[in-house]
Amino acid sequence: MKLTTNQIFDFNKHEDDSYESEIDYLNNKFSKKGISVDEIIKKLGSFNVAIPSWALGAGGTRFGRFSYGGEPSSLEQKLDDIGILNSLTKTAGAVSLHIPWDIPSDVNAIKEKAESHRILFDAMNSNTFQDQPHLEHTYKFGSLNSVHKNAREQAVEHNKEVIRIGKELGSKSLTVWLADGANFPGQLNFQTALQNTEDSLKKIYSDLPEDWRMFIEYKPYEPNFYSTTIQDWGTSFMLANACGEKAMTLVDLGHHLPNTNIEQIVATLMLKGKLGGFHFNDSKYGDDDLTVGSIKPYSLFLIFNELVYGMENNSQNPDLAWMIDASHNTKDPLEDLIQSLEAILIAYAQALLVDRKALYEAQQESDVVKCQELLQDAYRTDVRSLLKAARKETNAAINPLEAYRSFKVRKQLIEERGTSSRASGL
Ligand code: PSV
Ligand code: MN
Ligand code: MN
Repeated sequence: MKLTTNQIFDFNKHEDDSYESEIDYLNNKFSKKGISVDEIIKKLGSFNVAIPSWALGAGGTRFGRFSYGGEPSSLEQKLDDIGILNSLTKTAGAVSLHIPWDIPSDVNAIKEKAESHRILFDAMNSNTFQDQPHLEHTYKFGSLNSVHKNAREQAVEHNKEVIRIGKELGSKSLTVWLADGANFPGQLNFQTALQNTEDSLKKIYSDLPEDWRMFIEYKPYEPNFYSTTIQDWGTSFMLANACGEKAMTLVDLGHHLPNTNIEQIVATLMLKGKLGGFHFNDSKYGDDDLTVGSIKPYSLFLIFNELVYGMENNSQNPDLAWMIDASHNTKDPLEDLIQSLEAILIAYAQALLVDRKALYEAQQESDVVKCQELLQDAYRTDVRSLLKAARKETNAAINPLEAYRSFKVRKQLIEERGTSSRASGL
């Protein structure tokens, strides 16, 4: 199924437009501080976040999985789902594929399908954390870090293959996330594992086209519970530096130990021009992959505050590859993604409302109270009217979740695809 511009237009006609008076209020308040609400609306309208191909079906845990019905069972159908999201929000104009789950059987047909939905191919993800039936060597004890040369070479080759597929599709980046590590002390020689990882990454990097980037994702634990070879941003940063200019660190919000100051990591990496990609989600405990902004919205705002500062001041840092990396066991995945997109835009808009001039001055005077007040004044502003205005301007649905429900999208998908369809993935 596909939503048309006319359908969205008709839906918007019946929407309450009282949000316009809220915008007048914000205009009044913020123009005095030299902050243009119109500029913010434009920025929101052009913000795009990639949707990972594995977030469109119901996620599961090792204890069970509950389908929502109508799940996509092919890459084409995944693109159709992102097309729906993009028509509703105009913020989801890219997909991030995972190989081998998403190997296209017909590259041209896939490209046409993506084009018909105006979807671009964002970062390609490799997978050396699962064994595949046709593979000769197991990844049970590691891939790029493995003590077995054959496993390392196989993993390097796989990443090169992912680059080849990505080139055909028009992607411009590769994300490497490794599960490599150890479950018990003594299992791995840390130094050898790190050196093997660096050497393997360099081999992959040597195949990277000139206009590509390689993102190195870190994570402290899981699936290995004693050590992970690329455990933190420092290790990723070091490996990216060892590879070269096109290699960068990727921050996934769920990949930190409790209470880590993620906004400071963002600032540090942007200062050094090494923040390449960003995976959004939220968590209460670990890599929970919950809906963005559902648990710690103030943290998300503080992170966006640094991202906005970096985007405005760090020309040494390239444009970021944004992606949602969440998964859902009990929600309709499309509704969940709409909620995540909303939370991302809210945090972005609030960060754009920070009075940076006043903050700078308060920082020079070490006026701690004022600094906090300035941040919280932006955070406590209800910016949902700005999102609505941005959506109206881009012909998205003013209220995407309501539109999704009123168009009965899930019901139609179930009618088309049945109740037990399922795609390859996590
Ligand atoms: C595993 O933690 C993970 O969520 C990583 O964040 C990757 O980005 C993703 O899976 C897909 O490989
Ligand atoms: Mn991730
Ligand atoms: Mn993760």
